[in-house]
Amino acid sequence: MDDLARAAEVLTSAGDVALACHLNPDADALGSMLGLSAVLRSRGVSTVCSFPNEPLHLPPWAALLPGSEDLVEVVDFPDAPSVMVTCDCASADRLGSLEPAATKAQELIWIDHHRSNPGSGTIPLIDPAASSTCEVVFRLIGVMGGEMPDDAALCLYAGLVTDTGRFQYEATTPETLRIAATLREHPFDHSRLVQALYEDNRREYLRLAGIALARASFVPEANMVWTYLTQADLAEAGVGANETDDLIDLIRTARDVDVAAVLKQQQDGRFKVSVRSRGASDLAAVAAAFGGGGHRLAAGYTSDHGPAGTIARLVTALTLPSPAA
Ligand SMILES: [Mn+2]
Repeated sequence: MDDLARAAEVLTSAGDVALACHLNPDADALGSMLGLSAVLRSRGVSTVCSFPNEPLHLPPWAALLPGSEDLVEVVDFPDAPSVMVTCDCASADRLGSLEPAATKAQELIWIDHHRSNPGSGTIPLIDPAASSTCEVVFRLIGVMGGEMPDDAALCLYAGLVTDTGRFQYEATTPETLRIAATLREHPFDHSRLVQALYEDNRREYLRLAGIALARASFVPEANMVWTYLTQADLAEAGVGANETDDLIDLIRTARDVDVAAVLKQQQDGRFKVSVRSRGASDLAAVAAAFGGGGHRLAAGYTSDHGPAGTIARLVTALTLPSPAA
């Protein structure tokens, strides 16, 4: 029996399932977790869903995902679940304070699509070719059989839309589009959802994005554009770090540049580095070399160096001669 069939069997025979997704969840993490939870609940399985931000903090769009109102704090998550599912976690540390529960779970179904994922859980469902964790969850639900509740369809669609950059990125296959079409057969307000996901910026954020854009620097030898924001920038603008997640999508629009990088200072002073490539660089490898992870064209890591030192190291990594073909 393959892992998909084993996971389906475990989930269909479970009475209780505990689901978790990664710290600072995006729409793929929350959507895959809440989508699977909605399916399980529709079959009489009791579920509990959480993520390791303490206290839970949800971006405004998350309110549109059914089930988000039932998310529980980490303290209310079972210590040693009989069946636990993790969603969109590239590694165990992405579970933060929920990692001990995963360690103690009897069955641990690990659903993810990050190439850097070492393969975790008693049942790993990890497909680096999948556009999103939601796409893997959709397949799992298909193997489980039965009806897809409308609530689940909305949640999965949210993850599909965002992790494909609105069906733009390389991993968007004909199969991804067929899944999206199947989900859209369900009666949910997709334009309201997508506006909440993409057209909901506060003016404070737009002003801060202006500062970041004005600071953008080009590094021709690395075919790169980059910018940064410090804690002082965020504080002065009155903007939370999580609110700046889409900044990279603005920077990466620079013409004739392969790599875009955005450096954001964390509260501990270190810089979180988000990198994107148009196709010429393998950023999963670059990020892994700096202790991070991600996909070939979209990855991230944390740097102990300031902006200049971080960029110098990144330029070196990007311009290293690749191994002889
Ligand atoms: Mn994802």
